[in-house]
Amino acid sequence: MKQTMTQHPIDPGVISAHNKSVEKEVLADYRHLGKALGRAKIDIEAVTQKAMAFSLAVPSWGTATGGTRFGAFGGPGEPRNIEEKLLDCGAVRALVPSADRVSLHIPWDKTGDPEGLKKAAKALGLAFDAMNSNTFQDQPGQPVSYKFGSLTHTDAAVRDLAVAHNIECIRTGEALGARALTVWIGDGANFPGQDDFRGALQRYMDSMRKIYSALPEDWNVFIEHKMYEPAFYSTVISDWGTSYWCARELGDKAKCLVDLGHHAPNVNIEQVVARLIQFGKLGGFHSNDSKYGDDDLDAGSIKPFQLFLVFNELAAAELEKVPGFEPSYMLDQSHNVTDPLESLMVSAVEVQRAYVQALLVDRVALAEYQLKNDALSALSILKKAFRTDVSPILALARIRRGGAADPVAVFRESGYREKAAQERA
Ligand code: RM4
Ligand code: MN
Ligand code: MN
Repeated sequence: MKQTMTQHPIDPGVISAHNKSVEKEVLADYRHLGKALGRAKIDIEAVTQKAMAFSLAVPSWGTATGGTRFGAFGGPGEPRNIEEKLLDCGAVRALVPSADRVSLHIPWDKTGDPEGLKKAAKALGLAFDAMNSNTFQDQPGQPVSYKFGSLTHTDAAVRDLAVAHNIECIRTGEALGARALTVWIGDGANFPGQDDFRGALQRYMDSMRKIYSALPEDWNVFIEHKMYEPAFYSTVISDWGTSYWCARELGDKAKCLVDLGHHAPNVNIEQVVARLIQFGKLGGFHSNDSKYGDDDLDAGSIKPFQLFLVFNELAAAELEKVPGFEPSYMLDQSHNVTDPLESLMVSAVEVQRAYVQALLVDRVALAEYQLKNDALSALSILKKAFRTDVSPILALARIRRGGAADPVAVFRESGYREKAAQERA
């Protein structure tokens, strides 16, 4: 890959022409919102600055149609390799500048030229967030199988292979300038009796200790729990409690990653998040939304209030400057009926929306109502922030960073998808 100069997957001229055509309305709405917030003693400019500083990572694997176990209905111009996935992330970033990082999945994104990939990312205005390892699938020619587990397998040879793969992910990430490894394993059981619960967790810890000791000084490892799937009876890292215990046992560099779709139905995820903040172990997020299980739908599409409540905890921690609080915001989605890039853009905006809404919460009043046990008024404080339409702030934050007032509209206007379809035929 030879691209060192700035690269524009989306014609900046198309973006600025669009922005110009809607500038008047955006500014009028922004001024109107500014007045309303001003009455509540909120400085809209300060909020806009925070919105502009918000950064989130797009999953490389989200640039293509995901599919279900019944099949995949791919769309035109889907990326065929990591170079094309990166370019797609660059298109998302050009329109939604807060999506300025990419999370890679190895070996799906395996590269023989990390230096070139790093340069290409830089030219697109992208940096790398956490690396994801994959020991939930067998790769061609693999000497032993992950069918019955990886890091927790009963056979040491399989565990060694999985450990070595994770260490390889760290090394690749180092070359790319990443600073974290996310470990999600598919290990678990389909039937009662299949697994020795305690034995499996013990083996997990033995394997993770080896991975942990291979981490560079300034790296973190994120442990991602998931209640079920592909194991349908039990998983080894099933919940945040297990994740927390493992992270605590491993050491300071180990933290917990919360994928919003990885809990039992109706679990109070915002409370889980608050616990992890309190325990100094919140590493990051995989945002997505779901109705039933790990549906991987676009963020904020089913339960926007839940997303807001999660960010309510995060914004509070940020404001209080909780020591060590520096979570990685990432998306983890699977798109089946939408254009993957459009879905990524929409989700990036929705996550940022929840963040900005959470910044509007009147925390002084909230604390007072909590003290007085005035439940109704406490809820009303949250509802007031949640009901505020912060779209003008988000639009202006994008425009100021060179993005689009309406990212999906400009994406469609730009012809990026049609061009990709031709070039990637
Ligand atoms: C899993 C989990 C992981 C992701 C894989 C593709 O369900 O969410 O984060 O790497 O899917
Ligand atoms: Mn995930
Ligand atoms: Mn998942």
